[in-house]
Amino acid sequence: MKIAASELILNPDGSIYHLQLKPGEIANTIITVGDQDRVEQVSKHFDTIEVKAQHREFKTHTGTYKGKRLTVISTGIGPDNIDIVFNELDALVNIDFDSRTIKTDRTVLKIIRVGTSGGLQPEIALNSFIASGIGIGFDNLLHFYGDTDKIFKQDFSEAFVKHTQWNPNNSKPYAIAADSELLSLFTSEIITEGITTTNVGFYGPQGRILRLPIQDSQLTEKIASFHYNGKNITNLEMETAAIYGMAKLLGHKALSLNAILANRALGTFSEKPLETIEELIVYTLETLTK
Ligand code: R1P
Repeated sequence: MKIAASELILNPDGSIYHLQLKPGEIANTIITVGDQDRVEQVSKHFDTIEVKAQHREFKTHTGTYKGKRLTVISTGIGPDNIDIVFNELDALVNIDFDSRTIKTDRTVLKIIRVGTSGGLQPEIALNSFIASGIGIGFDNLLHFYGDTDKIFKQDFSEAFVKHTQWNPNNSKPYAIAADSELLSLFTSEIITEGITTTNVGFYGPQGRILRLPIQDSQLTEKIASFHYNGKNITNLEMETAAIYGMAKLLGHKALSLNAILANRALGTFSEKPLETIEELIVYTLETLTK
């Protein structure tokens, strides 16, 4: 069936609406970053850069690292941007733009988030790295899609809702696992496996109080004290669960890597955020090419 011009929006040059990329301009292995300035921090390591594109917060470089074709793209902040980036990346490989039909041969993308995050327990060191084994979304993006029962870890969500006495007026938390192959490829002495919440804002939704009172001042402590199968929730950020959900629904493989820049229990923040992210970038590039 032909996808209408209002649904798959293409620019006059044939590129997709927000990302402004054409088919063939992305690699099958993609690094996502939140900050558009982090795109150069990744691509400065590339041997060559064949594609550079930017529209709004979505900046893309495609090139090679040690001969392997890679794309790095910025998503900006939050799950709503993940909806755009993942649907458009998928369309670039799995929809024929000329006929506006879904291709019969599907391409599976490998997608690695290299992002920043806050640790929850005092023992989670600043400048350490966590690979999210599970992402828990407090946003409602995934609830708008079908077939989510197949990917949600319902037992986890139920236990989490009970433990936190989750306010039923808030979106129901959903839990989704990382791609297991990527998780085992990336976990090592320097990257430990953790569980990550994807909060729907940076201040109130992550329990930060500047001038506004918040709905539940105990929520961050309740998240930190939750255990599931002997594992606790280690860190907070703003994209992981949405990435895992969109990737699984679209048939791609995803893993979220977190550089811990803040410790919420201790009230501390990294004194070398750029160096820490740089270390995670180099580790990611090396792991993808080893
Ligand atoms: C908030 O400052 C942003 O930082 C974290 C959060 O997920 C959110 O996007 O990740 P990035 O550094 O990758 O953007």
